[in-house]
Amino acid sequence: MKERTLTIIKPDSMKKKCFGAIMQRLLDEGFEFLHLKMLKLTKEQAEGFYEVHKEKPFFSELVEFMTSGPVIVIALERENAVLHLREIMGSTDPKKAPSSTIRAIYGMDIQRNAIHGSDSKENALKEINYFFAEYQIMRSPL
Ligand code: 3AN
Repeated sequence: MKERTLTIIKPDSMKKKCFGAIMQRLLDEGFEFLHLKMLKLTKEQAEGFYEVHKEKPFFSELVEFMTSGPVIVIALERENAVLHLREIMGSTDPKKAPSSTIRAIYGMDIQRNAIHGSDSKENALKEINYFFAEYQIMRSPL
């Protein structure tokens, strides 16, 4: 069954101009794009998105990083989308990620790690709703 997930192409990938290569990789992996937008997150948007991490020592740095430049947010659809994106994304620390993964190729360190990927089906739907209204989602995605 097709499933949805959310990715954010983070400010480090935007700055390095590798967002196009990352989007191509997602297409090559069979993800369909339901909706995408480029925006600069506000402090409130970034804090709200990462609310589960608000007690973590890296929270304020994370918010600062995520608001440091534009990002591209994409609602994706595919069979087994959540797990597949986590697999091709690689672990949080790019140095520990398998060499073919997006974070190993484009990530710099544990914070500037190229992209976000939802960690469960439930969070994927919450995160998609955080950025997109249902009526905006493509019915016949590319
Ligand atoms: P993932 O994105 O791999 O699911 P999470 O959800 O644990 O990782 O962390 C969310 C984001 O917070 C990461 N993508 C990364 O940018 C940042 N982050 C996680 N751990 C650290 C850390 N120890 N130091 C700095 N930033 C971190």
